Amino acid sequence: MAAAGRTSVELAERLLAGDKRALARAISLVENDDPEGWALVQEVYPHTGRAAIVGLTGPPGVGKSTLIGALVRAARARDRNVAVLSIDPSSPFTKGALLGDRIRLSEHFLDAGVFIRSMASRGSLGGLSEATLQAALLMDASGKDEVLLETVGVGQADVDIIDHADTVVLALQPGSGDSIQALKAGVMEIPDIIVVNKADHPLADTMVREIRGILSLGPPTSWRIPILRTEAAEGRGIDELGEKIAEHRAHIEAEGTLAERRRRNLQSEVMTLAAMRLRRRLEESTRDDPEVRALLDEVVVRRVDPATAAARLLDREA
Ligand SMILES: Nc1nc2c(ncn2[C@@H]2O[C@H](COP(=O)(O)OP(=O)(O)OP(=O)(O)O)[C@@H](O)[C@H]2O)c(=O)[nH]1
Ligand SMILES: [Mg+2]
Repeated sequence: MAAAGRTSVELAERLLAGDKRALARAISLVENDDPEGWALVQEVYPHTGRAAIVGLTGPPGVGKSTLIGALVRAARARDRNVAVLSIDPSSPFTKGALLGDRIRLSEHFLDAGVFIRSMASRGSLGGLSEATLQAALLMDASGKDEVLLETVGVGQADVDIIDHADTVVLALQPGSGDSIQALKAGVMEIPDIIVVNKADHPLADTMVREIRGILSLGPPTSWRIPILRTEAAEGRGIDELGEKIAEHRAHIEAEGTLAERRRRNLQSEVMTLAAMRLRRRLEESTRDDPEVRALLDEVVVRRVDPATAAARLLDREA
């Protein structure tokens, strides 16, 4: 126990000093649900909150990774330290899709100022989001100026790490009516910045018009959501995107909404973690319980309705 504690303190020190390997090790610990990982997050948490968290979301294949690769390069040109967390099983960064043809993955991997990690989806309910939140905190603690999150967002209802971004960029591509429909239906939460990538496509202008139309239906806000055109693979429009991200951040800092947003997000994180743990505890405590099995049998034969059964289960636990 004491030895484990010492390891964790030493790891925490190295992590806070910005050691890349310490960060990688720390993330593996939380990914593997190792108690040392939790202890580490506990230790370094007071040092978090400094990084600008930027979330990039959008349907599969729109060019999120390519956009992030270009943003990373732009950030490095300004001497900013960045971390990238990709939460997407379909395009692991290791496959090299991230940086397109023009930027070599190895260039960033060898760069001490860049940390790239992808996390694959896990089966267990909430297991992944729990781990990704911890990973983002660890990246923040390691002194990164920016943490970039990539997630496939098509409006799933599950807990999303994207909720923890200070600035959310939604990437879309021309000719995708589904995304427009999803945006219209409000399934996709309104982002802070919209990017129409692959803007060399003939339908790019139409797309921009449609998006503008949808946004005009929303309530007036102090931040006007910009719609940008990019060609990520060619590096076009990336400077403008970087500027808009910085502008948005300045805006929410000046308005006080950054603090508000973070407060709301952290509160929901605490509630989500608590709810997930309660569920796990409930499942564990009832798994091999004959009484519970009998109760469920009653539901199956339609003698007891599900709501009544749930209430009995909770009464029993209390
Ligand atoms: N024509 C064109 N292709 C692009 C552009 N940006 C990215 N691509 C290509 O689109 C493909 C998908 O790009 P990714 O960056 O992997 O897209 P993604 O959104 O990260 O994809 P997933 O992570 O799988 O959801 C790659 O082949 C890119 O080279 C662009 O501006 N124009
Ligand atoms: Mg990707």
